[in-house]
Amino acid sequence: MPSVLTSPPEGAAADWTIPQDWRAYSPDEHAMWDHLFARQAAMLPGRATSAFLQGLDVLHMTKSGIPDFDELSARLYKATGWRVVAVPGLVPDDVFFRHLANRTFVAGRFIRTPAQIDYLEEPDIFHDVFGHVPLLANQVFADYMQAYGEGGLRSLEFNALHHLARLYWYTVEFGLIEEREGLRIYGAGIVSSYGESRFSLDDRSPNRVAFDLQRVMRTRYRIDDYQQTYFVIDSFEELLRQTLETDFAPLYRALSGAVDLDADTLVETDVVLQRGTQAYARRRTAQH
Ligand code: HBI
Ligand code: FE
Repeated sequence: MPSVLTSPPEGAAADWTIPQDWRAYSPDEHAMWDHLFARQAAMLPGRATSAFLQGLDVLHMTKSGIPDFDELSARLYKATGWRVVAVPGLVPDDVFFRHLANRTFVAGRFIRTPAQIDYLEEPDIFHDVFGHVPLLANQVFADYMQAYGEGGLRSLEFNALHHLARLYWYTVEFGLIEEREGLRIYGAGIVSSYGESRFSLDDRSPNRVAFDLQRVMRTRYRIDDYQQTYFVIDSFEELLRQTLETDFAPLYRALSGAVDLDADTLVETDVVLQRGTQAYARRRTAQH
């Protein structure tokens, strides 16, 4: 398991940020970025939300090599007032939330090795920057991320982080969106994954269920494999509106009395867009 330190490591600032040191990337590291980028870029038109593809464009992320955070931040700041900064790895929850609340996205500076190409435990620069940053160029999504950071800080006072973390997981990391042209991906964990960007949309195994805030916060998730249920939003506007207008305190009280749902469970009140076969998950369990 990746370990989380409790105070900033040597060389990091009090807010846990470190210099990206862009000049230190090797040609092999830039080539790894280009390889991952090309593989995803070829697949995402018609799969990723148009807002994601527009973000790649607006931020000039289509140019080759690992992005320089200063240059990326200058473009992003102009679009939505967000910046990207480097951190040594996972940071404590309160540090993470404070950065989001201040419209700063923290990103790992390291890139995966060839052996880790399709699976790694700690988010690397490809997941963090390719996966998360394009949507931060979208005004509404950018506001949602800030609202999430502010909500995250409040959740700590209610001891409800594990509930709110599920909202992040099932939206920011693994969310799907219903657009006029069809179902699309917006979650960073999906858009940065070669396998899951097909699986989440095409496979008959997972459930696809209309997003419901309280329902999502009751639902456990898998960190070690493809999701068993994806939640589908109608629009970023609606997601932002619900997050801003909901009083989370009574919700947390209700949740602390309710039982959690397993990642594959469907309940009567669900608006089920697709009932999954769970064949993939069963096959994987059999292999363990
Ligand atoms: N740290 N670097 C980093 N990246 C994250 O995504 C992250 C983190 N620390 C905590 C954290 N995420 C969680 O609080 C969220 O997943 C809710
Ligand atoms: Fe992520």
